[in-house]
Amino acid sequence: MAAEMKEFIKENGSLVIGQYTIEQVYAGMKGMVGMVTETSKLDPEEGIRFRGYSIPELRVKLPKAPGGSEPLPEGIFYLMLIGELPTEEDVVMVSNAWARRSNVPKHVFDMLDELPKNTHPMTQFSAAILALQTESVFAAAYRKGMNKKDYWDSMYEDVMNLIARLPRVAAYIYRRAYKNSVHIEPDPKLDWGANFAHMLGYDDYDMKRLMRLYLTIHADHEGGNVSAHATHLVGSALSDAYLSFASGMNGLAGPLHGLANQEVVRWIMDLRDHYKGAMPTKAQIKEYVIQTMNEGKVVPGYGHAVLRKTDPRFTAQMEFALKYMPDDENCKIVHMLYEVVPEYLSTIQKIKNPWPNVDAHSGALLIHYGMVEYDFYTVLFGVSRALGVLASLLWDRALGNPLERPGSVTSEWMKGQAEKAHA
Ligand code: CMX
Repeated sequence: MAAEMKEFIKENGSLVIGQYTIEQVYAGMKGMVGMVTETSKLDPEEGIRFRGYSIPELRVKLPKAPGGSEPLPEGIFYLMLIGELPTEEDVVMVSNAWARRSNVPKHVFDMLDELPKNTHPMTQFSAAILALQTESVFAAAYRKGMNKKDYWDSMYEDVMNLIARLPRVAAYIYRRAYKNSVHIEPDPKLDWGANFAHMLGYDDYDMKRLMRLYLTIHADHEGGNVSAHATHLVGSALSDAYLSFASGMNGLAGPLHGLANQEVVRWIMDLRDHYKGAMPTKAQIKEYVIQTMNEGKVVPGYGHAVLRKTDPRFTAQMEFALKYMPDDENCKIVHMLYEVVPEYLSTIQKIKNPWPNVDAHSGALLIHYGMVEYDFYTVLFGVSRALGVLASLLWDRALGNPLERPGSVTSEWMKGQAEKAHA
């Protein structure tokens, strides 16, 4: 594929594919095509497609655990990396490989134990990923001296090892912060998602089923979102998978990105407190949304930089809730919000997308199965996001992608451009 791409660029490299405006440069480069990401593509109206497959299609087509109803996350990783739907045997192979590679060195746990217990779980997660960097096969091979053609090989080792280790690290952070440091050993017979639920302390079937869905739908959202872009950008300096992925996680930890999943639950709890714990009416919800906006805050879980319709990841979770927990109060509030918030936000002209995103629903599902510690939720998102951004990083190395280095200008320069255009 590297040779094919080189040939394609040689033949078509000078074709112009777009133009952009001064406003786009100031507004976070939204809508500007600036990179190639093979694993998934986001359509503003339809939502995400992983190698061409939508979420509803993948919930049917990807292999499931025996007797299970939700896809195994191993399958979406295989699809994103290889570009083809996996067979049952393929996902078992990935599952076994991750189980074999999942050992976490002791110094990572020792380092975590030294941090204050109230350190935010995402800060602990990022620090643990950096502590794991001692294990980088790529960094060791580069130091010894490695031919460019071999980058892909050692990056493959790092990507597989890192994904294999993340559930253990994340579960350690959770049990240390919220379960008196009573840790649970992995069960190598379980698939990756079920083993994660097991190490977190949730052995019932329902939570394992949710975890498989959760880890599948959060895996990737094309290349321009903050976590994917940060991982790709840092990786372009030939930083190894550990260094690159930690950067992505620092971006995911921002409230406008992955941290929104904890903010949604915090906001719903505040809303419930505001109305003294009673189920709020639609009119009360609207009043609370207006109050949030008047305080100069965002309504978490709503809006998106690219999407212009309801996020299909929200819809998948809503379907899950209606099937498995139709009477859950928090889910009912999430569904009432869906009836109220878009109608109100669409009256505010500057808001480009009034519809819910993935984070609007995930917390309510987790609370239903007993995971109430919402500060931890973004770590779950991060474990899943590893699948997409690390599959992409592997492709970056396989294709020999270069250092990323966009130009930047001063406002003085911009003003000069405008003067020239108006002259
Ligand atoms: N509540 C209130 N105001 C909102 C809003 C919301 N949910 N969504 C957008 N706006 C505001 C923006 O803050 C911006 O206001 P200013 O011009 O005063 O700065 C204006 O509307 C225009 O924003 P936009 O072009 O519609 O949206 P952006 O592409 O700039 O931002 C996003 C997208 C997601 C950051 C924004 O919609 C938001 O802050 N949403 C709430 C946080 C959230 O749910 N984030 C999670 C996204 C999914 C994920 O990455 O996990």
